[in-house]
Amino acid sequence: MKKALIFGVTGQDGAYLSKFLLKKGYIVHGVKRRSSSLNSSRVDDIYSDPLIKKKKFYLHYGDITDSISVYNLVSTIRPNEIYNLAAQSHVAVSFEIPEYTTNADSLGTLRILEAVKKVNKKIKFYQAGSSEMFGKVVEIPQTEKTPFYPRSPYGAAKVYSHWITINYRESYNLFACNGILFNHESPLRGETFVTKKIVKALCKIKLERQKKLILGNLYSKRDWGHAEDYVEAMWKILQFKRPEDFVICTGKQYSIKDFITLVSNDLNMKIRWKGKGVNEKAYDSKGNCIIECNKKYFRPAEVDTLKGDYSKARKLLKWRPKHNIKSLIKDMISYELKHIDD
Ligand code: NAP
Ligand code: F7E
Repeated sequence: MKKALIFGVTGQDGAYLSKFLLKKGYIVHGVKRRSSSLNSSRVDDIYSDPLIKKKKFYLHYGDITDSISVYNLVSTIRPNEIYNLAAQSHVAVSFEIPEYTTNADSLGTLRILEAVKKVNKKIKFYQAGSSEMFGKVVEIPQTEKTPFYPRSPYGAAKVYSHWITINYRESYNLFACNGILFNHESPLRGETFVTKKIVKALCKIKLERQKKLILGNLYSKRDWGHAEDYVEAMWKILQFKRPEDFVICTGKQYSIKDFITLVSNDLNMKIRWKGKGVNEKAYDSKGNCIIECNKKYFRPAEVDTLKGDYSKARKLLKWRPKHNIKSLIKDMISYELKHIDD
């Protein structure tokens, strides 16, 4: 049985990847941070499943800003594969806490790579890279060869992790790979990311449990996929015959406003837009203002457009997304309506 160690197991991708690997027959060890309130809700169902409890899923305390805990975990668990999904992953927040973001999102990766180098160079390593590294894009669509131009402390920190992963691969012959993943969403997406914020609010507005949604920039464009598809790509990257880096995306892009339209259509809500810039507002069929913009949700520097090209993953990994934007939105809405009282 293969053993996987997942840093960031309590996050969106950590939960999907744990389930995926358990289905593949892996023993999964996950690292969670100590927190004063419970932070394992996304994996509680796995943890309490009687079948899985039979020594297949373990949770350990640890923190990627703490070299001692990182080294101890790698040396005691001695996994076959490590997935580094741990990060301060919110781009807007990275402007507020840039030093912590850099410590976790850059040095965190270095700490794990050093532990792998010392404990066993045969451990395969996956680094959760991001399309945010492309930032102010220099070409469209973005591929593995597109130069980076990060636009946030988060993006810059991920660029360091990308290159240090390649450096350890080339210097010490590690099986260390970067996935350059474009935005991926799901019912388990964190509530402050724009897709989850929109789906949750529009479901509540539809059921008259909320009056208004406040957003930032409606005109940035993203290439949105489903987390379920993207964790499969992470695993495939580590099963490939050589350690390489891969772009994972859908190749389609939509603006935030397009996303709102698709969600409201699915919920059978008619909305009308009026105004411009930060004064742009959306009204329901009764004339109530249900969406407005506020400067506080705009970023000091924005990534205006992202659209990837996954030809390399399609050709070498035989990976392609199974979901499209409509099935992603359906999945998110259906979860939200079921959990409206949570
Ligand atoms: P997420 O939901 O924010 O999860 C991040 C995980 O990292 C959580 O388990 C979090 O723990 C953990 N974490 C944060 N700081 C940590 C620290 N100092 N030590 C240990 N663990 C720490 O993010 P996600 O959407 O699942 O994304 C997974 C990874 O992929 C992240 O590295 C993200 O930057 C990257 N990525 C995401 C996307 C996307 O669209 N989702 C795209 C490209 C790349 P808590 O639960 O305690 O906060
Ligand atoms: O913003 C705009 C915002 O926070 C998307 C992370 O997983 O994907 C994610 O980063 C867009 C931006 O995702 C609001 O300005 C408007 O243009 O959902 P987001 P992100 O910044 O693209 C990448 C690939 C990662 O790697 C990251 O870890 O939406 N936007 N109004 C808003 N964004 C938020 N959060 N909230 C708003 O109210």
